Order: sequence, then structure tokens, then C-alpha cells
Amino acid sequence: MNHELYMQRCLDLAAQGLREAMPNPSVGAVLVYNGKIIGEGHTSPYGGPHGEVNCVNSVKEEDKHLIPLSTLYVSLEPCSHYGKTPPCCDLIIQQQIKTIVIGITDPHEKVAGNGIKKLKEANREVIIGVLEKECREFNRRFFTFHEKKRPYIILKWAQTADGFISPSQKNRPNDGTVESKKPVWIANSYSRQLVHKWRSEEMSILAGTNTVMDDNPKLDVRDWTGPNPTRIILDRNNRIPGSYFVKNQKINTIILTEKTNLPNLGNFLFEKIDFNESLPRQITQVLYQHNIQSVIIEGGRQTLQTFIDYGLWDEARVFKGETLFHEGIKAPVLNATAAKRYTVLNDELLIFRNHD
Ligand code: AOF
Ligand code: ZN
Repeated sequence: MNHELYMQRCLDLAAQGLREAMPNPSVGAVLVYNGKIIGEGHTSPYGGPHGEVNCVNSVKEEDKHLIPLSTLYVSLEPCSHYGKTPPCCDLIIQQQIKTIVIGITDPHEKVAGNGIKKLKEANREVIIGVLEKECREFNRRFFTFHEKKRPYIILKWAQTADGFISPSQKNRPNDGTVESKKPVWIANSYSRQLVHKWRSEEMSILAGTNTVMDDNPKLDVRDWTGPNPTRIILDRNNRIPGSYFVKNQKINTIILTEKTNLPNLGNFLFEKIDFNESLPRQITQVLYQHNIQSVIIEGGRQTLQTFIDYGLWDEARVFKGETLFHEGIKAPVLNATAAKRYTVLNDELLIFRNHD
């Protein structure tokens, strides 16, 4: 049996809709009759039909009679509950599909094995755990969110060859005006474009007050296509000026502050947290409440280091450029061994994973 081959096809299909499906998982499904794929699909953008539904609907009229004789491959346990859509299990049972091969069980508390139970109770053959590791890795944001009750956390920074993430203030081309806050680049333009791709893949992006004050970043997706992540900004005393890019109200933004009674304006929200208490837990709790499944943290040093010290991170993506700053703000210290090492033109890119 080519279980792994068809499950891989499910994952390839799911990859076409990962970001759009969030905060739902993206799930691929394939119907195979006698060694031939007669239908395939993946989860539609959030709120739309699930992968199994799209797969069944894709079968040509002349092949419809083959559905009950086919094996259904699906990269996540079919759902058993009424959410925004009816249960996929009911569809599978109604379509008389006899064999279902599942990548991994769904961690969502409303499903969590109930889909498999329902199929077995209907006397269907259920095979579980084909490419399980790969299926978990693919929807790792969704799994982390449901299993750990927090978003998937990605740390990102670029450091110079001598270990700095920004130059000392006196070497910055900055006279205090917004326009003059020109970035001092460490990574090359290809690495920078990759960062925009990464931003388009996550539900939110976080930056601390100092980074916003020093760099006036836009924190949007410009050099890639895809949605802007929700901007999460730390602004304890509400001191970021209204003229700064993060105060532009077109992009969904959550400002974490200590001030009370700040008015929410459309897609611009204020959330109060206690800055005298440890921040990572409180930040991830706010994100959890907003159903935000992932966050990419782009600085500054203090914010990144706090999450590292707290052990609250899943991936760290670190660029090492060729530039030297000699002095400035030191790069965060990460006690982890490099999992993967790449080169992006002349930059080195290290991707660390935190296995807690
Ligand atoms: C599936 N196939 O393609 C996906 C599933 O609100 P709903 O109806 O969209 O349901 C969302 C939940 O369903 C989600 O949290 C997860 O447990 C499951 N997602 N299940 O059978 C799919 N995307
Ligand atoms: Zn479903």
C-alpha cells in the first residue's frame, strides 16, 4: 500500500491553503480508487468547507459511483462536531466510504478522538498515524495553540558578524524625526525579503517599545504577497507618537499597555497588562484570547531575551550578516544548538527549535 505517498499528497494539497485557513488547521484529503486519485481537496479559507468536503465535491460525475469503493486519505482526524461547518465524519459515513487513513488525531477538544470513534462505530476501517510526525509539523501552530493554550512563538533577529543587533545610538542616521529613522541593515535584501514571506505566514507580529521608538518599523508585508499579521505592540506608557507607522489604523493592531480607558478604534485595540509582572505569559494569554495561533517576535533585544529566559519560544530564526558594528546592542543569548543552517547569499541563517 502507498499510504505514505497519498498522505504526502494530502500535505502538499494542504500547503496550498495554510495561511488562509488559519486559525483553522489546513487539511488535505485524497480519494483513491484502485491506485488512482479520483478526488482531492484542502481546507478552504477560514470559515469555508473542510478538506474532506472539497475532496468529495471534486470527484467527477462519472466517478461518483466509485466513492464507496475508495480509500479516503486525510492529514487530520475528520471532525465530529458542528462548528462553522457540519461534521466531516457524517459526510464520510453518508458517502459509504469504507476505509479512512488518518495522519494524526485532532487536538481540538471538541474532536480529540471523537471523529475516529464515530467512524469506527459506523464499522469503517480506520488507519491512524501515517506520516504522523509530518502532519503535526505541518500544522504545528494549530497543535501548539490547542495543546499548550498559547500561540506558536517564532523569534527572529539579525546580528552582525561581531554579535550586535543594532549600532550604538551615535552611529545611527537619526536626528529624531520620523523620516530620519532610516534602518541600518544587517541582513542582505534576499534575507529581508524572506522575512516578509515569514510575516505573511503568521497571524501576528510583535515588537517592543524600544524597537518601535528607535526604528519606526511598519511591521507589514511588503516584499511578498499575503495578509498582514496583526501587529502586537508593547507600549507601557502610551508613548509611541501618533505619527509612527504602527499607529496607522489600517492594519489590525493590539497595543499592550498599562494605561486604562484608551478607546478602541475599529481594528485598533488596547489591552491592559501588568508590566511589573513577567510579560511573556501575559502576552501569550492575550493572544490566546484573541484566537491568534502564532506570533513572530522581531525585537528588540529585551523582548526577545525575556521570551528566551522564560523558555517560551518554539523557533528562533537568526541571520548572521557580514557587517561589523564594533559597538551597540548585543544580540540575544540563546542556549541552543543550531538545528538547521542555511546561507542566503552572504548571510548565514540559523534555525533553532526549542524542544521543551
Ligand atoms: C476537518 N477537516 O479540513 C479541518 C478541520 O468551525 P469549523 O467547522 O471550520 O471547524 C473548525 C475545527 O475543525 C478546527 O478547530 C479543527 O478541530 C477542525 N478542522 N477538520 O475534518 C478540515 N480544517
Ligand atoms: Zn471537518
